[in-house]
Amino acid sequence: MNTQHHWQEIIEGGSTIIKGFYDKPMMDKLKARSKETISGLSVVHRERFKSNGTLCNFADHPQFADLISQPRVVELLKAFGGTDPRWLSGYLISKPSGGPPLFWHQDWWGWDHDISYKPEPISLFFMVYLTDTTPENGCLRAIPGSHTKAHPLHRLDDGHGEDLARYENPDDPAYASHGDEVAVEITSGDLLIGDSRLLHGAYANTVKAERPLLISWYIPSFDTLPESIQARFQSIYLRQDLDVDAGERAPITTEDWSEQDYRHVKGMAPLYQGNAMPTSWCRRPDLNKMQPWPGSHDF
Ligand SMILES: O=C(O)CCC(=O)C(=O)O
Repeated sequence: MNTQHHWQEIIEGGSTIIKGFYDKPMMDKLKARSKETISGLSVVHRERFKSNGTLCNFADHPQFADLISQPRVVELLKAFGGTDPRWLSGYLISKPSGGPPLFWHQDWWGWDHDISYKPEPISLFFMVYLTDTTPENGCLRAIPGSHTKAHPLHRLDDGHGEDLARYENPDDPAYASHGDEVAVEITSGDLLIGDSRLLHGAYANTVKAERPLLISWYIPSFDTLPESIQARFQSIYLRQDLDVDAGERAPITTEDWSEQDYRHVKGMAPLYQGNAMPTSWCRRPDLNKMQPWPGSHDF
């Protein structure tokens, strides 16, 4: 694997695909666990997260614990230059047959802090699609370059409101295709890594089968970050005031896990020792601080 090439792709375009990262036995295991998890979900859950498909936090589903600190993942983060890799959270996101598009959004919340406007990613998503994906079954779509450059889609409403997740207004532009989008097709076993700031969404699933995804967010260099960012990472890890958990009281966190499960998180939890206040929660970038979109005059 040419790690430097993958890192460059992340820096320049916002994402990269590492082909065949997971072998078939591992994929089969993950598929079986995901199928069982999905079969236990309520209709209420699927309605609440209709646009996403499902949003099953790993903290509630320790059956995915062994994905978190796999040595190959930690080594990769270090090879990318990570000085202190940590894991933030993970979800099973599964789009059922007939599931609508996922709204445009990015996964970053620290836009009030100047560090968000530097070229290097602060956190990365690791996506493991459990089937091959294409635009027909709801593959990812992304706007390459939007992790650092101001794009018109940044002007949409914050993509984490409940109405967007419920798909209440199918005509909302947050679900619409955009001329700059790129379909990110995956072969099962590939690892898709991206900068959390990248604008992305997913196509509708028009085929008969589910399209499951396991996603985790990692922080390559926790020790170098401003304390207020570290403090915010901790509060997300502990599921405090998290917008996607809205309405849940005292949710389970991985800190509540049994010793057997917690060994997969140990040393990787973004726990912060100091007294700084978490940086303010801000999902909307300041477009004037981003680089301009190539060829664009009207922002
Ligand atoms: O469902 C997908 O394909 C993408 C999920 C996603 O965009 C996210 O969780 O941020």
